[in-house]
Amino acid sequence: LLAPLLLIATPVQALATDAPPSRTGVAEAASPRMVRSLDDGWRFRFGGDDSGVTAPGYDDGSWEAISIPHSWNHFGEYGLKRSAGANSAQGVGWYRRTVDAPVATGEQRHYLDFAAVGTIADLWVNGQHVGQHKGAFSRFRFDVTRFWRAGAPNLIVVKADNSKPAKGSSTEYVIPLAGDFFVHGGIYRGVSLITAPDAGIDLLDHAGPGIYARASSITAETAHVTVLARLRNQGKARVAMASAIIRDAAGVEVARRTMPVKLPAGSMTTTLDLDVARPHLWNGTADPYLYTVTVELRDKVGLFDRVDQPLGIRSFRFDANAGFFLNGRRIKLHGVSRHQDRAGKGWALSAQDHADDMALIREMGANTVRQAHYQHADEWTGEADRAGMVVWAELPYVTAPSLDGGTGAPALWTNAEEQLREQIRQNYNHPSILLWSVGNEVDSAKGFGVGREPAKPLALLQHLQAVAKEEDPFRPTAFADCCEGLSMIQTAGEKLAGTADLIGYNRYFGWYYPKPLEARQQLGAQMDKFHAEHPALPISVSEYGAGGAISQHSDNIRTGFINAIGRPQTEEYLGWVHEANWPAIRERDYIFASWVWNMFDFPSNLREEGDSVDLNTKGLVTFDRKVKKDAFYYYKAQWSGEPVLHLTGKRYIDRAYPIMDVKAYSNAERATLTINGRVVGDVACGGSICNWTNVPLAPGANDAVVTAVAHGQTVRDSMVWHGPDPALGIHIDAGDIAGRVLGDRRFGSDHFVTGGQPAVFNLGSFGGRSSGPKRTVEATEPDLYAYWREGDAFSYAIPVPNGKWRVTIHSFEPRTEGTEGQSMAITAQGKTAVPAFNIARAAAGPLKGFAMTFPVRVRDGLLRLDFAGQGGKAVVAAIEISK
Ligand code: GCB
Repeated sequence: LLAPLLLIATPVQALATDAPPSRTGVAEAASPRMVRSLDDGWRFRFGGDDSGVTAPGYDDGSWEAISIPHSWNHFGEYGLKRSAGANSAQGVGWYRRTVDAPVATGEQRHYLDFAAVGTIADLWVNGQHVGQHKGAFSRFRFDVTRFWRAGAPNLIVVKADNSKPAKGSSTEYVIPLAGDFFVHGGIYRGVSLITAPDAGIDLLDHAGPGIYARASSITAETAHVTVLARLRNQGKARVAMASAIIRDAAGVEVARRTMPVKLPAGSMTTTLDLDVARPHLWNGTADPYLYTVTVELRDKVGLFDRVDQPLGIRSFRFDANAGFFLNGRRIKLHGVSRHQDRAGKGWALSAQDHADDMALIREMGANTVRQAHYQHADEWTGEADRAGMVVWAELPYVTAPSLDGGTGAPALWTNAEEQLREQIRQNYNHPSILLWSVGNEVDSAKGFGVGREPAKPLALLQHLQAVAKEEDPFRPTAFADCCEGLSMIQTAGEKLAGTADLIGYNRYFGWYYPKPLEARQQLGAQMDKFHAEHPALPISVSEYGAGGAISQHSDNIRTGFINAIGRPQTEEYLGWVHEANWPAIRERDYIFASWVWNMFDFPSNLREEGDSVDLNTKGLVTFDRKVKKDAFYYYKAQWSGEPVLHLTGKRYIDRAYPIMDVKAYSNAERATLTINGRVVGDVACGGSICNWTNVPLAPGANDAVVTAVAHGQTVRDSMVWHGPDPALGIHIDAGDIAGRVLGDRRFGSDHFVTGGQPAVFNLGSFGGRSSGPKRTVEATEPDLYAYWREGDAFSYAIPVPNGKWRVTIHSFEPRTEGTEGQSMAITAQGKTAVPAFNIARAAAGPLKGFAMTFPVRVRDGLLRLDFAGQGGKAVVAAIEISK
């Protein structure tokens, strides 16, 4: 049996990438399986005429030469517009390659193994259709033996189809139907050819490893491990000895159990029980200790099959009041969600990309990761095993179907069920996974929905709950809720809480909901309410966060309009949202876990916001992984235990105002700031935040240095801010939370103001739908009027050097009717500067920008401007002050 297999001289790798090399010192037979990577040597074409492409004689010489992992989609890069080289095309991509097969002898079978293809994959071998797989995230294998030609070239053709799900499209019944992320097309994870004996551990068990191990009855003395092996024999009946072997992290065998098994033709299962003495526990980030479990099959001739898998010995539970326990010890789980894409690569990631992502998550001190919103690569979950992260794994049942009566058609249920079975079997042995999420935000009325009927997500959710229990009764299930108790979001109207064993609430206090500045109280109050209403249900915060583009900045996050789906998504506001939300989570013991949305910026073609079109900027780290946003350090200071001292505002260097609030994130008790060598102050750092308010900046370079002692170590951070020269003018973008640069004028975000409200017309667009009227103001610089401040009365007190200044006020009438009889008056330094006037009349009509200018003398370093509306509102779009 073994001899013919040795003829395959091509690169060979162990099937289970997680298995450490054996160091028993005993000569150990190599796995009789041959695994040959087929990642190189493909030809690819997107779209085009598909006639004849599966036939052996077809000439693909003009197709692009590519290697796997590959996706034709890439977009969302900073500054890259949809039209400028980005590719979010959805449709059919063709792949072709030839494999020279060795001359075969003996009874062996050939499998093609695909780690993932987006979204639907069809496979042809030597011109014959082998099969189809539906679902962009799970591994699949086909037994191609009957199509294979030993000792000859074999043609492999793959059709990958990531068409947009819609009524009548190929993906109509393949989850996810929609979501705030893009399903990339192509063979974006590895491909291999596996040659295995005709009897052995089942390769066709939903593409799972075929062996499934679980530790139970764990004490300090012993742990019981049960290994289920699924076997398949496609040859003659035979008898074999099956062994389960457990090796420790050093490769030393610590337990073995051997049993005879009968292998009649067909499939069967066998269970092997063994005990590990004095088990070394997999103990999260503190000590992520891994064993390896191996199943070997031998007959008279020798070893004929073997599979290695990771094994973590741990116990855990979730408690509705006390939270999460790992190995009997309570741990507050705090972490991040992660999508599987990266600038320039889309979903075609390397093992190194996965390792780099995990290194960033570890650096921040997270101890849990949510795999949003689908099955992630095996390499990634292996990283989580080794890092000790607790993983929330998730099925891409992301948005409720609003077709087929709202409950979803039978074909959709079949697909969701199969994707769930694949996910659980393929990942069963990863110790890091502690729960299976069976849905995300399926309780929204239509989600980003396909179809128009009201969604009825409950029945499918219940079905998936039952399937998850059937596959794995030992791990709890969960789902992420969008909408319970939120009156501003239309819900599907079915009560979903309690369908799964645990619940996560995706909650965007400070971002999508009204009264953003009350985020901390609102999140706390809502979670307390849910806890009281569902006293037996363990509760978590499965998402929270805000947009934060690194190109957009606030001088004061409290004064400008927060536009959750539009342009201003400032890095400073993102930091503040986390400062507001995290304490509400931290101080509640019953919240078993929380996941920041999101660790990394990620592309979504539903969006037009942030630094680039097509990017969701809620990441703590940018899409290219090059910039850790300030908020990253807030969590690092809270979670990591490393000494942290980080000056925020690293990317807002050219400041708009000659005065600023300086903030550092630190786990030191106090920190000292100096600017240009002068001590500004030594402050206490409460809640990891150190603040110095109203720090004057000199025109030009301001060398800021902050020092502290954290965890017994002296830490330091520094940077240079450029202060403006007030003599060249001060410019305020009233109502806007972000500043903007127009020509050589830098407008700061709205600041130095009390009273009134920020306002905007165009909220931006999401999923092709824009919210708010699409109105623009007629003016030479219309951008200046995109945001404004309005109110019965509001005042500015602007720090300005003493002297004579000219003040220009930009205003316009935002209301198109009923503004007759309304007026606005402006006072400067307590004296009338502009007597009451009708704005619309002064501007020669509504929605027309106009400016008025008046002189002022400043004697005490402050310019005071008061705006009063009479019979209507005062409106200010921008203020400019110049010598
Ligand atoms: C959510 C979704 C997630 C979105 C996120 C957002 O609740 O689960 O897929 O990306 O909100 O950024 O709005």
